[in-house]
Amino acid sequence: MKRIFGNMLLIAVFLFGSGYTVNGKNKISDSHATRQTKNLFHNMTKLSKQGTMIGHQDALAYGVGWFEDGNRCDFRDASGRYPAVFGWDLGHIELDKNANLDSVKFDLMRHYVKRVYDMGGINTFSWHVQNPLTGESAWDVSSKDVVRNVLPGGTKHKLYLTWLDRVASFFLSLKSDDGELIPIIFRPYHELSGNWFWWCESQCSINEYIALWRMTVDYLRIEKGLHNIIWSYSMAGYVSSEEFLERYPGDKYVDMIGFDCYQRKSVDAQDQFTKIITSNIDILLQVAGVTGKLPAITEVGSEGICNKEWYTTVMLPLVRRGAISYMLLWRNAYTIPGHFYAAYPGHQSAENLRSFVENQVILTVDKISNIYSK
Ligand code: BMA
Repeated sequence: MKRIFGNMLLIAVFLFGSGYTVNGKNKISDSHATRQTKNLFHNMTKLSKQGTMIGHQDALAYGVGWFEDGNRCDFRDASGRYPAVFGWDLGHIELDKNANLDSVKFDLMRHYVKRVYDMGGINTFSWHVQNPLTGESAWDVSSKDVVRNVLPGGTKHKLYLTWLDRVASFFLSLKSDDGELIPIIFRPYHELSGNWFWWCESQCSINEYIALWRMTVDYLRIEKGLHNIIWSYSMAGYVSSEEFLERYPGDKYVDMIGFDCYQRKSVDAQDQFTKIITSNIDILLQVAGVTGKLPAITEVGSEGICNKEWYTTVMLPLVRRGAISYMLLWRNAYTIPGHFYAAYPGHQSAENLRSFVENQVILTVDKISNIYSK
């Protein structure tokens, strides 16, 4: 009996204490996930074998030269099709503000999320959450004590739970016409392998990061009863699968894995970018093979799109190196000249975006159907 118990303990330590655990492959981590959330995850997994969905951040909220303008959408207006994935950011919801850090009103965001759901698309959320210790932005890396203080026992733990309460209320307010919770992808504490956010690896220990992640999942899942979330863990740069998995919070806490990668604006930027993103993709696919988690390129783009054939010549060959669920182009800012990643009508790359989405393996919302059904 003692020996059996001892062995069980060993197995438990191996499975739960080692960072990542072995779960049913491609099964959603939340066994209480809503029916539609389970369906969504299952369908996304299946779809990834047929093609890669294309996404755009804030696609319905604003674009180059406009803000809150009816049904406008740069991506659709340039390419003729809506993206399949729509990204939103929760930054400043923790402060109880009416609008996020990029001025998207949360009431409108709720409305956009429902519009996306009604057209059969997918919503994904990032969270540029303020630094809870200093009260500065997510980019404030002046202290390495932030994560420690957010964890149980820390000086900012209570405050942080009120921030999570606000995230929970928002997610619980995303409902369909039938009153069902709209399934979403949540991708907090992203680009953790960088050194520019308070949760990055330069700012906290491995255990602190994993504890922050698990605390967030457990709080929303168990305390707040949120079961409409697909959890997405996404890195910045990395050079090996060991590095990718170093801070991985465990199979019971993650459903999707990914990375953010951008092409910079220099002469040899395209070659550099292709080299780096190719390696990122190949390692990501290896990790997906081991963990059974669904891979995605969670943020990507070439700022200002200087190469007018960028979508078909650079991105197209890359996304089909394996079964990648989606790639999300970053936002088309309306107040920062040149800060845009999707073509808009009249831009030199608009025609190319159109050819890109005509490709069979690039999935736009009109090419996916019944994503929330069995
Ligand atoms: C960054 C930039 C910022 C923006 C932030 C959050 O990559 O686009 O302008 O505030 O994302 O959306």
